[in-house]
Amino acid sequence: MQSSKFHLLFHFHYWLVWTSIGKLGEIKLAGLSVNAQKEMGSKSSTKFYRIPEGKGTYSVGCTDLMTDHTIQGSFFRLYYPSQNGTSSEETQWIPRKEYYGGLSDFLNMYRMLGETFLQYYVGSVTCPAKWNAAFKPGEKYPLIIFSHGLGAFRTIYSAICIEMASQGFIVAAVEHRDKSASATYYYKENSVSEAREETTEDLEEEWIYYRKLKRGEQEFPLRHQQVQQRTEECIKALDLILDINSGKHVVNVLPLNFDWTLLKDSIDSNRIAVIGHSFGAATAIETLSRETRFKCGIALDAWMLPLGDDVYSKVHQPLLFINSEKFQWASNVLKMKKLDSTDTERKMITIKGSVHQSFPDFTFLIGSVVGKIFKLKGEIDPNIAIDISNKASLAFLQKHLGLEKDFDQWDALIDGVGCNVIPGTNIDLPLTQPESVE
Ligand code: VQ7
Repeated sequence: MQSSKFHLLFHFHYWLVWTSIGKLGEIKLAGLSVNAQKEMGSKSSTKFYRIPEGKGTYSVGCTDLMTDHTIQGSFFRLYYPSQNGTSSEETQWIPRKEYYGGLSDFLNMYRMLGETFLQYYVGSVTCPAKWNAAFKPGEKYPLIIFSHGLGAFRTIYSAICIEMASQGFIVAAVEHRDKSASATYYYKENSVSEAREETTEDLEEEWIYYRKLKRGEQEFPLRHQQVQQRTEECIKALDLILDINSGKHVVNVLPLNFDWTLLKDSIDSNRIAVIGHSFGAATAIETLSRETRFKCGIALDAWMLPLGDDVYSKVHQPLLFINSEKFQWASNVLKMKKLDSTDTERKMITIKGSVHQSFPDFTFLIGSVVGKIFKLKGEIDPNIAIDISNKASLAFLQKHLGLEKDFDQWDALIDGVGCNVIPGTNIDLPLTQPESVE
């Protein structure tokens, strides 16, 4: 009964969205088939649509940090190994309604409709990390800075970030303020105040939304400028986390109860990596070129357009490209190949049956049929796809950060050996590289 009512409702919303949503690369329609984490009944089976839990041995906690309040400050979601029993609350996946509005604009949905629709379907989704659980001190953890894709924001790659934290990494998922996120915010001072106290009383939220390309506007100049800002934001997040590691006191603009002092001396400052998806992968590459404290990088289905010609000779750290089967094209892959080096490891693998949206969480929250039609889901089970990506990433991180873990059991994946993975690319590349690739 519950299930048939839900189906009727779903088909109604599905039709509404079908008529209103625009193009997002491979995302052409948000045919959502999830109402929070409600059960989706089918004739033969019952299924839950959930973001998968971490498979490692560490419990995972999650918190947000914004400091300082200005647009020049830093804003990220931190996933970390946590102490058991210090929080029972799961983390809200999309924490503010403004993100739904931003996503609606980004997806070319009529805002009121999109906001309501998204809030209804995913508003109560949580991700499997304990909100504000106490950090687990006593070890030196490697650090990952994670950069999101175009139209995304800090919270929607939680399956990847949680897996890494469950394996003993601290992960800071940065929220970029370059107008490439669907939505983000900072605080403005709303009155002339004297010496500022540690309070948001005099502060007013200022939301930044996705900036669309203007009609006839060239894409490269905007994206290139954005990738520079994104890189600065990744480096700023790193500086802040290393300050916290050194015992510096931080003032979180967000009213959260989290003891940041527990992170003192808990970060292995020689074991730092950068990972990103799509535009975030380009950000990871640019960041490697600018900052040698990052010892290696992982580019998930990289979108190479934002990168300037100068970057290719400036990346000296090991880099792993994990591509989806359906998103890539020759000129984009040729740009990845331009990073090939004899001095340092460059690896590329392709996950069979995967699509561009196999990396963000959204792929776990949508039914197979609608997901496949609109390429939010590939032919491959999304849990298998993310598993391959995570295991290959862990093996690569162990190798290049010099970790003493057992992630080398997945070394074959880095060479593209295993089920559902191929070495290199599935794209036919011209034998000779043209002078310039678009
Ligand atoms: O960095 C990128 N690029 C460059 N990130 C993308 C897509 C992308 N493009 C590739 C080049 S293109 O084909 O010319 C244009 C697209 O996707 C990242 C991303 C965006 C989102 F809006 C996401 C997401 F998970 C990932 O979130 C979505 C959320 C929903 C929700 F409303 F249900 F929450 C939906 Cl319906 C769709 C996406």
